Amino acid sequence: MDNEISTQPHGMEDVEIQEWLESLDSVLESSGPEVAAEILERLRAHATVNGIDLPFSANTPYANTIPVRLQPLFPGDQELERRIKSLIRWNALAMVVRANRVEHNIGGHISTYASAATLYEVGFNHFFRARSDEFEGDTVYFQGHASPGMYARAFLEGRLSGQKLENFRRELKPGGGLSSYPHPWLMPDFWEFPTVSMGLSPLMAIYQARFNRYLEDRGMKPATDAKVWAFLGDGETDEPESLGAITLASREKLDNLIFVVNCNLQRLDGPVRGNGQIIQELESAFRGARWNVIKVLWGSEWDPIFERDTEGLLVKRMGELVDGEYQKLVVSSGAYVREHFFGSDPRLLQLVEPLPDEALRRLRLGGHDPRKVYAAYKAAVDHKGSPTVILARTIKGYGLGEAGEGKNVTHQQKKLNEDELREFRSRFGIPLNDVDCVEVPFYRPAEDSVEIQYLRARREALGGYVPKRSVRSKPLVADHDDLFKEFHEGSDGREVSTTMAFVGMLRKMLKDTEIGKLIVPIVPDEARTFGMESLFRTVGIYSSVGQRYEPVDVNTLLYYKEAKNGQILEEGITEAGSMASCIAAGTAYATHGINTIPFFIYYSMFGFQRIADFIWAAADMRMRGFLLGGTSGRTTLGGEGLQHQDGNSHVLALPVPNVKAYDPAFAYEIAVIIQDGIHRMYKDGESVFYYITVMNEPYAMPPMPGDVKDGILRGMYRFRPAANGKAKLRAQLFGSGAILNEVLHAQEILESKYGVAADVWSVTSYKELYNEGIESERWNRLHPGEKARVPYATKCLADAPGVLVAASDYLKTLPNMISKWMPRRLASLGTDGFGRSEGRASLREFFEVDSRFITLATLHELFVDGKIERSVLEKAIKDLGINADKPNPVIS
Ligand SMILES: Cc1ncc(C[n+]2csc(CCOP(=O)(O)OP(=O)(O)O)c2C)c(N)n1
Ligand SMILES: [Mg+2]
Repeated sequence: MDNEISTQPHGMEDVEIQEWLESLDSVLESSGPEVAAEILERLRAHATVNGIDLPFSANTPYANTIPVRLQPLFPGDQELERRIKSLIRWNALAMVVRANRVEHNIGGHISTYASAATLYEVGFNHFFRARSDEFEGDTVYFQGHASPGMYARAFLEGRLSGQKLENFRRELKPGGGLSSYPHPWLMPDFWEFPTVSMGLSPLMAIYQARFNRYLEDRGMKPATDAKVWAFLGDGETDEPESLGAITLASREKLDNLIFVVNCNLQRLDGPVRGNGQIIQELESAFRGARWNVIKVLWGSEWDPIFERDTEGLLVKRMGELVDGEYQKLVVSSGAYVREHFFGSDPRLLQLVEPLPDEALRRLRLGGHDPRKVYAAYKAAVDHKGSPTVILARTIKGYGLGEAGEGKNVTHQQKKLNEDELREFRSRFGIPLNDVDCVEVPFYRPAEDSVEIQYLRARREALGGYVPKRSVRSKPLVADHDDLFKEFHEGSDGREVSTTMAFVGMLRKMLKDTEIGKLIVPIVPDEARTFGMESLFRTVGIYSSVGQRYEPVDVNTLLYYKEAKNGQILEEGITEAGSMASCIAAGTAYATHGINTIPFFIYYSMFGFQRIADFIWAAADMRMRGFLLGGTSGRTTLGGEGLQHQDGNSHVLALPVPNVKAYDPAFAYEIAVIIQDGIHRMYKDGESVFYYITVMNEPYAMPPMPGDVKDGILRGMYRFRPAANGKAKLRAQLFGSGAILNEVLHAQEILESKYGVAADVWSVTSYKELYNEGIESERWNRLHPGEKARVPYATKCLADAPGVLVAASDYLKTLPNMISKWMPRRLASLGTDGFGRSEGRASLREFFEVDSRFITLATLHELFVDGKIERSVLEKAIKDLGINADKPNPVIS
């Protein structure tokens, strides 16, 4: 193993080694650990210069990081805390067992909390500070599968009723229940952070800690010593997101961040690293990333044994075992431990000779020893200059005995038989008799019991209860009409893209007296792509250390300006990290009581497609703000090809219930949507957020044609009616985003060449139209006796004659979704298929969404209706230059 420490180098006398060790001890004693470390560092450098090849190892021995002599006194009443913890253990278990008795297979987890109880209880009793008007409070990400423990504690605290616990995982029962995992959407007064999709919370916690610093550096909140705690599973660390941003945390010196990894060495199916050591692996990863790593491996019972082991044999032996073997020891007898662990060396056997087998079995692990856990937490909160990770060894299913302690099946254990329940009851001293206990009742001591009094007193001392979510920000007051009005005017013939128009709005918003400071522009290394580089200079890029270098372009107007009070979060190439920043900014209205308004702009293909699960978590968290899908549209982004061209994101935005998705074509549409969005989210407090696609195709922005605001927001409005409303051949054409221009062009061709008078509609949001349509349908189904509601799309088209044709730069399924509310058959054109590296015109031909194909689709619909001859259609195909035998873009 790479952490192996040799106590017997070749040819070296024990006495020589002993001398070196004694010298170090004496330095340690006389001059302290800093000097000792300095000497070792110098020795290492000296050795390297003299050609000694020292292998790199980021590992320390398989031992507790904090030596006994540096362990602080435990400040609490350990016995009382143990009793409280036991009651929480019981109620957490009871919740799961009871729920599964009522409804088979309702699920739930016992063994995760069983292993983590001490890790949480030390936090609750001594560290986690609540949010209050005076102090922002600590931020805690609870491991999702441990939620029964959090509920059980809130029950003892008197915050959750027995009825609620009874309905764990049965949220729809009368009186309500408790959600399986932390979901702010479902329990908005309790949970703050959804953590159960593993890997998301570690990354979100890092960016949360960084955002807290950003708010401080920008003078938006006072600097405090508040911490961000994230509790993770050791199996969870295999998710790439878990460790994906750890270098950011150390680079930014986030000493306000503490990870606690519950190293029970198991995940769902079996050991995390049966053939290795997950703790050592994580230690080297985190130390390599320059985190402060604290290993909490062994409980206090081991301390005297270590003390007797002057030769370091025990640590060496501990470093030799792989996790699969450690897991085996957990489920084995004391005699087995003696033979297989200590039996490898007679000197080791001698160390534990005085201990009976039973004592060997009960040698506790560090993560189950409150004194060791307290010492680690204390060291973590006192540590300066880097984030801390605590690697705490525990046993999965601790206390479950035969029902699953340390066994591979333990993660799925939800039912205990009568004997197992009695055993658990006895082991943790729950005051229930043999008969009562098999009913698994919830148990709460009387209000005036010492347990409840202590628990309450501890929480009072720490400012109140955790977790608890509340919205503390005040609504905005201004109407912002002046801010957005200029964008209703159009660009006077000047060609601009919607991206440029948006950036213009952003620039103006940044200057606004009410919202200017609150705007948080976020970019993952794409600001130049979107023409946002002018903002670098005006509002600066946030950097916690300011700018330590003279930028290469300092002599230019738009130089790369980093500043401590910079407003832009330039995240580098990480959509996941940028989204995590967006989440922190978009939930600050609750976390900090500050209405920060994130505008996260990115390559649209790398949003819903790449980081959908973070967006789902943002939705759960009631995030507010704006996601801007830049360079969007499968045929509007020329050149980039298959990977970049996005015709998907509006479809992928459909399942997220509270995201409002818009595909606007013109500047005034964007202005209307953003103004309305800011009002809905930050004045009216709605739990929605926005997805707006913006494009890079330049064209003249028209002025707003009358008051169409309502239509823009509801999803469609008539943009340009037909010139000759009396014509015999009529059509209604629907276009979105940049494709609206193709539709407008088709309108002209149809009129001038084929005598077809078409109205053109801008469809800003198929999602809005669809949601309103299904809502009307549902209402009608449930209220047959009342006047039927007519969907908005149906109403729009009530007096609109002719055939119906829709074209968008996204999948055809978008227009098809609303076709049933249209008065007649709808022909849909869209961009299903893989993109190509090509120019816009060729792409639109390839995907059959250009003005010629829209013209053809319209003529074809008229032909199907018997309004024009086949020959007209055939001639049109020729005249329009359409190759009828071209490959089908959907599958080519
Ligand atoms: C992204 C994701 N994949 C899979 C799961 C299903 N799952 C839930 S718990 C679990 C095992 C957790 O192991 P670990 O992280 O070690 O936590 P422990 O329960 O051991 O503390 C798995 C695979 C999930 N919740 N999220
Ligand atoms: Mg685990």
